[in-house]
Amino acid sequence: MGVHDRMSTATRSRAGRVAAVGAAVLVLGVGGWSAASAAPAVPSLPVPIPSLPLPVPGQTYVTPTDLHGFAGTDDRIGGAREFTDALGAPPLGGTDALRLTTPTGDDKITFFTTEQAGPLAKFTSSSYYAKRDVSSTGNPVQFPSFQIPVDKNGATLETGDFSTLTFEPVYQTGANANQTAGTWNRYDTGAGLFCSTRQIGGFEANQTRCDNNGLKTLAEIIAANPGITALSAGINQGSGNGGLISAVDLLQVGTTTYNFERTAPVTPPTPGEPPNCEPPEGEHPGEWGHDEHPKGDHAKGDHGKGGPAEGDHPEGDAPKHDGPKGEHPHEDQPKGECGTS
Ligand SMILES: [Ca+2]
Ligand SMILES: [Ca+2]
Repeated sequence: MGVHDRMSTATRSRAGRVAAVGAAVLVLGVGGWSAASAAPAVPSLPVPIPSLPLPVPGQTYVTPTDLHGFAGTDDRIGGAREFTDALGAPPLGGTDALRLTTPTGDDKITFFTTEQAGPLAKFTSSSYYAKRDVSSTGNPVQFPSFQIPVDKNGATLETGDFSTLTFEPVYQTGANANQTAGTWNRYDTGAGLFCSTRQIGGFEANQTRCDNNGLKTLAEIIAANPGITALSAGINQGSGNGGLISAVDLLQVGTTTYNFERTAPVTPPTPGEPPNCEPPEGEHPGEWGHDEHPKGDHAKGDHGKGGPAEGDHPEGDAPKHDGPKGEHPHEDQPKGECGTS
């Protein structure tokens, strides 16, 4: 091989490398680097932040520490209630729901809120989702029910005024009658049929159960009971629902939708803007104010000498802390959540 030949070989080799790089660039331009391509030295990119659930606009999150008036008002024996992801959640329902279990027919579990007390008319827009666990052993038609305790004529609750209006899927028509186990079923209670546990306007004396044709729309009940007022609203399972495991979520009344979650998602701060952790000048919200600090939160001597005695701060008087301005050693103020409420 002569000199010319060697140079030609080297030139061809360089040409081949250039072609290979060109092909690799082409691959990158079309669909990213192939495994066979040499990884280029690229500037480090921001590490993707793990996706966290974001708050759904308009939803009210009900958690074990923020119950929005919900409570078990008539729980009996072995009935149990738990915020859990065991049965998932309906569309836009986050990751969790409220699971209800009634192992025996005597068990009962409830979850009612007083936040929606008021004219029954608001319930003409209401709904909830329910899911029956496929491991349930009870009667297949049984589902958790939506209930509205009422005062039939409003104002003072007098003897004979009280009743409970109940929506049960098994007594409905159309989509409201869906009792498929293992799936989330949405029940449009506002358009559904309710029975009354007591004789109120429009219900005959023998129509105080759901299984004897005592079923009426909310509009019919409102028309027959001027002034009828909801005292609370919520979910009931049992008694008579032995072997039923279910979950409920997205209980909606009027403009409020309650999303049952173990923890409420948090809106991240806007990029480039530090979280607003400092209250406005001269204003200390009650939850940060001195009077709300649990006893023992401040060691004696933390406050300036000659300052007012404990609990004597006049309204609006900022408590004096030793730490830098804006740092309130309050254990309940979660980091990174300032300015999101
Ligand atoms: Ca949920
Ligand atoms: Ca009354």
